[in-house]
Amino acid sequence: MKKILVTGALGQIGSELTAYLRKLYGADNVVASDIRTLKDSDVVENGIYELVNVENASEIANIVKKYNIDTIIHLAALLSATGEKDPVKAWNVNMGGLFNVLEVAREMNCAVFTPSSIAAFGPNSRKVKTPQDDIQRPTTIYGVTKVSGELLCDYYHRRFGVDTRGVRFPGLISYVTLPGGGTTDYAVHIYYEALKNKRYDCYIAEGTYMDMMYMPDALDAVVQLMEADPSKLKHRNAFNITAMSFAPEHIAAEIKKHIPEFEMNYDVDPVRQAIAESWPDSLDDSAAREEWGWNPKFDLALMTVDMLARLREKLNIK
Ligand code: NAD
Ligand code: AKB
Repeated sequence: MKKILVTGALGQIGSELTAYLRKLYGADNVVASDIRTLKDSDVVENGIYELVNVENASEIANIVKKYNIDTIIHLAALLSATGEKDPVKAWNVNMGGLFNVLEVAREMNCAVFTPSSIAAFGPNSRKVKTPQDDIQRPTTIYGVTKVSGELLCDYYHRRFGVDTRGVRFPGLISYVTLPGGGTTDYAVHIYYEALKNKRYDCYIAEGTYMDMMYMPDALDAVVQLMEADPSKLKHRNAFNITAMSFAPEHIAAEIKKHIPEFEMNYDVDPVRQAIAESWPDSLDDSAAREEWGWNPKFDLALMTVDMLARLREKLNIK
């Protein structure tokens, strides 16, 4: 990666990935973009920033040409819960946007990173340690766009030689930018509420396992995969990766070790609960470990210590 364009750069991942890439590759070599702008945002203020709607191919092409981009990190998308509220928009942004990015990449010789998700699996997939290659029949529009996106990226690689790579991210947990409307968001909100109010009403039911990951590991995954030797990659779109698998009661118990007064109750949302139940309990990420050395650093205990410390500072809570 030499000249990188990030789409959807103001989102949960983009806001941290942009800063990380600027540090690694130089601020002049990373162009952040989103459909909107944001006052006082580090992404907008501390480097190159452009407005790009990924539904418009010529907007992407103009920026790729203007900055001589060789790699597109394509993050613009609607997540699972937001997607269920507006499936047409989810299809148009997630699939229309990806198709435009791939076409520009084909014409202008760019590599492309596109995140898929645990949402690319469904109720027919194996539930525990879901293998890299398994049945994928998701039941959400988000999941449908993720499987279709994986197939489209593989097609562009096979048919046109575009260097497409991706991972199936689990729920990502971070303290910089709030998540954008997913099913796993509870695992971020719980830390904020534990610090602010010492209680949390969880919309996911007890005993519902999902894969999760702390953001620093997710950022490393993007860079490691994009810098990996292509001759070692048997898979491309997209690699299972995970760092931990837990249910709400486990994260609550971990927080209680640091905030003994913390109490969690359940107020289950049937829509997000049904989505969570359709996803794997845990992924088998051995292909990523073997093919490009995936090895996450944070487990639930380490992540909780860091999240609470960082959020105390951010929220100015003693
Ligand atoms: P997010 O919702 O936080 O951010 C998405 C960004 O895309 C937003 O800033 C939004 O303004 C922008 N956007 C929306 N429509 C756009 C358009 N038409 N043109 C340009 N920008 C547009 O999402 P995120 O959590 O940062 O996710 C990024 C990617 O990672 C997505 O593909 C998502 O499916 C995937 N992913 C995320 C997670 C997670 O837990 N965050 C897990 C698995 C996969
Ligand atoms: C969501 O919950 O929609 C995302 C994801 C796992 O893809 N966090």
